[in-house]
Amino acid sequence: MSTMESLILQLHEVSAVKFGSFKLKSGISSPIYIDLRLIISYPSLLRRISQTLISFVSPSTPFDLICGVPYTALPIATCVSLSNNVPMVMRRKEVKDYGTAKAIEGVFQSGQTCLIVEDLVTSGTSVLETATPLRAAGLNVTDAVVLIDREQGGKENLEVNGIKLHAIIKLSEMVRVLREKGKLDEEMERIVMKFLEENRKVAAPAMEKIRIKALKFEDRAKLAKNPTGKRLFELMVKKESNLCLAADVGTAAELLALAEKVGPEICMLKTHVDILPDFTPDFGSKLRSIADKYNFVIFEDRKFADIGNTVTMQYEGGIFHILDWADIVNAHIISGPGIVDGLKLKGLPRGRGLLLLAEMSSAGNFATGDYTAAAVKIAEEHSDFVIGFISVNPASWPGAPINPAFIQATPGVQKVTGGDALGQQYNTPYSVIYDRGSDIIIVGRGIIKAADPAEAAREYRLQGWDAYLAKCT
Ligand code: S5P
Repeated sequence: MSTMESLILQLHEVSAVKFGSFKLKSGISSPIYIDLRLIISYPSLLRRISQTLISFVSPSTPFDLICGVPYTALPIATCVSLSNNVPMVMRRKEVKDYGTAKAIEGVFQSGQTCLIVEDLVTSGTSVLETATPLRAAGLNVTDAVVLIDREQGGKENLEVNGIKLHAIIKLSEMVRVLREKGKLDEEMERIVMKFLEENRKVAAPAMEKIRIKALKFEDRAKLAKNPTGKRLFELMVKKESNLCLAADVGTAAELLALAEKVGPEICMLKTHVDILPDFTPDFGSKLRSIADKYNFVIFEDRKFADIGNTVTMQYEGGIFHILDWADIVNAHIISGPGIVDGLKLKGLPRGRGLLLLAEMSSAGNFATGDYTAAAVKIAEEHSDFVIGFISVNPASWPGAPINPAFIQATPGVQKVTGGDALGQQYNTPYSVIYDRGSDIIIVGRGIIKAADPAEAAREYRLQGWDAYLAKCT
C-alpha cells in the first residue's frame, strides 16, 4: 500500500472524512464531509501529515518561512516548523487596534519567501486571505501546500493570483482509494463523484476584492532600504501629502515661483529641466533651497534609457548636472538592468533614489505585462537604490500587492477622467490611490493651468490624502 493510501485510510478511520448527508457552511447539502480539526487529537497522524506535506514541496521551491492558514492549519504548520527547523509567522484573523496592531506576528524581513500551509482548499479564498497581508508586509508568496484539494477551482484561482498550489490528496483520488479499500459502496461513490462534478469551479473573489488595510507610510518607511525612499515616506506623513507637482512650465523663473507657491502642499516636485530656455547653473541650488524650506523632494523626470556607461555621464555631466540637485531620477528598463547599475554607481554614494518606469499613462504604450514584471524584478535586485515605480495600475500586477518598501507614483491624474489630444490619459486621484493601489499622484496641467495653482494643489493634496487614509482603514 502506498503512503498516500495509508494516510487516506487513517483519515477515514479517525472520521476526518465522512460520507452521508451534510449541510455545508454555504448552505448546500454535501454527501462528503471533511473535518481536519480533529487531527490534533492524534499526534502520530498530525506528525505524519506534516512530514508528508513538507516532503511534497520540491527542493526547487525554496522558502524562508512558513505560515499556516488560521485556524486548522496552525498546528500542522507548527509541526512542520519544529521538525524542519523553519521559522514560522502567524497571520492574525482579527487585527488588534491597540498595542502593535500587527497583522503578521513573528520575526521576518521584507523580501523573504513564505510558504503557506493549509489543510483543505475549496475555492482558494482562505489561502488568498492569508497571502494578501503577508504580501502587504513585504513577503513573497509564491507557493501553498495543502493536504486535501476539493478540486473546486482553488488551484486555478490561486494560479491567477500568482500562487502555485501543491496538493497532497485530491478529493476524487481519496474517494477512489476508499472505494477500492471497501470503505464506501458503489452507490455512494457515484453520488459523491456526481456531487464533485457538479460543484467544480467555485470562483474565488479576485485578490483585490478581499480588501486588506494598506500599510501606513510610517511603517513602510521602516522597510525602505534607500535613504531618499525612506525620507519620502516620512515627509509624506509629516506633510499629509502624497501629491507630486509635475512642474512643466515654460521657464526656470516660472518654475521657481510656482515651487514657492505650492511648496507647502507637495511631497515631491517633478521637473523636466530640458524644457527650460533660461536654465542657468544655479537653477539646482535655487530649487534645492525652496525644497529644503518646504520639505519636499526633487524628482528630475529624465527618463534615462541608454546603456549603463552612457547614463552615468548623462546623470552627472552635461549642462544640467542632474546628480547635484535631483533627489530622484527615473529610468526606462528597455536597455536591461545595466542602466540601473550605471545610475547606481553615481547616485547611491550620494544617497539618491531611482524610480523605474514599469507602466506609462499614454495610450498604446508598450510598458505592459512581461515588461512591467521585468521592472519589478530589476527593482527587487536593486532595492538599495530603486525606491519604486512610475505606474498606472499596480493593483493589477501579478503578485500584487507587491513589496511595500517600493513607492508607486502615478502620472495622468486630473479631477475628471479623460485625456489630451496627444495620447495622455487621466484618472481621478481617488481611483489612482484607492482602486489602482498607487501611493503618489503626479499632477501637471490639473494644477498649472488652474486659475489659482496653489488652491488647486491644496485640493489635489486633500483628495489624494483622503484616498490614502481610506485605504488604511
Ligand atoms: O507614463 C508617464 C510617465 C510620466 S513621468 N506619463 C506621464 O505623463 N509622465 C509625466 O507626468 C509627463 O512627462 C508629465 O510631466 C506629467 C503629466 O503631466 P499632466 O500635465 O498630463 O498632468
